[in-house]
Amino acid sequence: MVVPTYNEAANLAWIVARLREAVPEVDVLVVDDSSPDGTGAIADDLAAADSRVRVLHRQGKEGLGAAYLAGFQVALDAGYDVIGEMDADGSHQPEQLPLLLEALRDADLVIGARWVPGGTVVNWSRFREALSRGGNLYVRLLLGMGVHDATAGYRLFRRTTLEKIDLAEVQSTGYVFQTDLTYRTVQAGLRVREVPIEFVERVRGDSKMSGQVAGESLRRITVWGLRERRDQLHGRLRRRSR
Ligand SMILES: Nc1nc2c(ncn2[C@@H]2O[C@H](COP(=O)(O)OP(=O)(O)OP(=O)(O)O)[C@@H](O)[C@H]2O)c(=O)[nH]1
Ligand SMILES: [Mg+2]
Repeated sequence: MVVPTYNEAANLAWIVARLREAVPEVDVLVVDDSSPDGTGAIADDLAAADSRVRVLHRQGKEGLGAAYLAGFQVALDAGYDVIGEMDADGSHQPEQLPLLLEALRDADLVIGARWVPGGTVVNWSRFREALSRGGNLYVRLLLGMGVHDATAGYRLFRRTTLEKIDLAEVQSTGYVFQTDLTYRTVQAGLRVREVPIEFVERVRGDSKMSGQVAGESLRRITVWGLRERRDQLHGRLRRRSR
């Protein structure tokens, strides 16, 4: 499991302990962007105490997507067959990881989803829920994917999936990275499965969601959507002229 961190000093030890307890055979890679609050040093202590925990220190805050790309590369180089994503703030419960692992038996990407039957969120405001549901509806309509929680960040990829979707091409740096990888996986003809999870809003620490991150999402998804419509139209015109 790749766990990106930026200022998660209050959460990291707690979440890694829960993960190691819930699924002991899982190895953990913390990807820290030189958090000013000392999260990197906490990660080093965890790694020193447990050989299944490793840390990737990065120079500065470059965004969630950039952290994941760096983490995936380390995991691919190390030869892992299954590579996962999980937030460090407790929103993704390690105790639910077995559900995702089970679903990966007949999938290439498994998403722990909020907006499918059985999925729930704990402690979210109506506004936050509307934003996430609305964002996912926009993604579904524009990109024409059957995925209900394409923006979610609790996931498992098969190694082969990451190898097929050309990570070198990915430019998304913020949270839109999640949608980007979902879209690439669908376009590659691979199987995506969503399993309902209980998503718990963070109790400690601050959110890193920002206007800039949201803006990148809206921009990129709109561009992909317009491209999708254009290709559809071209396909139709070609068929008609035959
Ligand atoms: N390495 C790294 N990690 C990041 C960066 N931005 C966010 N993260 C981590 O990504 C995960 C998700 O970020 P959050 O701040 O929880 O975002 P969120 O879930 O949308 O916001 P909340 O609802 O407040 O939790 C957390 O583990 C963060 O520490 C970044 O630029 N670099
Ligand atoms: Mg969070």
